Amino acid sequence: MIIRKSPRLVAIDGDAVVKEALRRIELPTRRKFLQRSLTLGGLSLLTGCAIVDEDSVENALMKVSRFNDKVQGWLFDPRQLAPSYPESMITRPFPFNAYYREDEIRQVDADSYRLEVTGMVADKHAWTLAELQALPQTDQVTRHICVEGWSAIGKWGGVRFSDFLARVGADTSAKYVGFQCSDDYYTSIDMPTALHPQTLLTLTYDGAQLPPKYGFPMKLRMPTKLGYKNPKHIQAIFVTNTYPGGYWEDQGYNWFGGS
Ligand SMILES: Nc1nc2c(c(=O)[nH]1)N[C@H]1C(S)=C(S)[C@@H](COP(=O)(O)O)O[C@H]1N2
Ligand SMILES: [Mo]
Repeated sequence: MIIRKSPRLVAIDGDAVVKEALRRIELPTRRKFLQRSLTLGGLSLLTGCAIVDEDSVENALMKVSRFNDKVQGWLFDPRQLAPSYPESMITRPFPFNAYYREDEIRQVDADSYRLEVTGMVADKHAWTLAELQALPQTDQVTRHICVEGWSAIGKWGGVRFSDFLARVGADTSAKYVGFQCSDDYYTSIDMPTALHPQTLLTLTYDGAQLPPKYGFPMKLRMPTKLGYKNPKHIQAIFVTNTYPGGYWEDQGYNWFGGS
């Protein structure tokens, strides 16, 4: 279940609150289930809290969404691979998307760039681009799915993230890996997804250095997760047991964000 909150939402009242709550629930099959249970009373029962105003609707939906994170975590199969595609199926041009427009893309300087790695890791040294490029690389052609209603097939290359985590001596019993980006974007993922064989710390797109619009110098690419979970322009990576949230997640997008 994906619960979305429009960032442009303005104040709403009365019955509109329930309507709005329903509108924020995307997947049709889940919607059916929720239409049966999602009355104010139903939500109260589901979450064990009194629902009296639009803030508590929001809180209740968040609780349902966090519960859904747990279920997605239980259902996630670390060996199940997302589909990959022949290069002939790559979408050209591949779409750009960010919380800002294409003319505001962040320019990151390659020479002064350092990837910070902190939290529950043994080796906290900051990585240059050359050091990252010197690690064993792999590539894959997979489908990127954005909740805004588009999907596209692309080819990304880079370092298997599980190799990188092993290399920095990450404590893989930690719950989360968080990402801070060079724009104001941030997100975080569950450890099983971080260790999934198709989760790549990518440095290239379609065989060439990752261009700024696709997240230079680096995008974490996970074909098992929706677009907003795939951070571009990664500046810092941290391993933690403290829930880090995310840019869209903190505004109501489902945190697990499986695709
Ligand atoms: N740093 C950063 N990463 C980001 C975003 C962003 O705004 N900033 N947007 C996310 C969303 S919603 C999508 S769909 C994809 C878009 O990636 P693309 O431009 O390569 O298609 O990047 C994700 N990662
Ligand atoms: Mo997206």
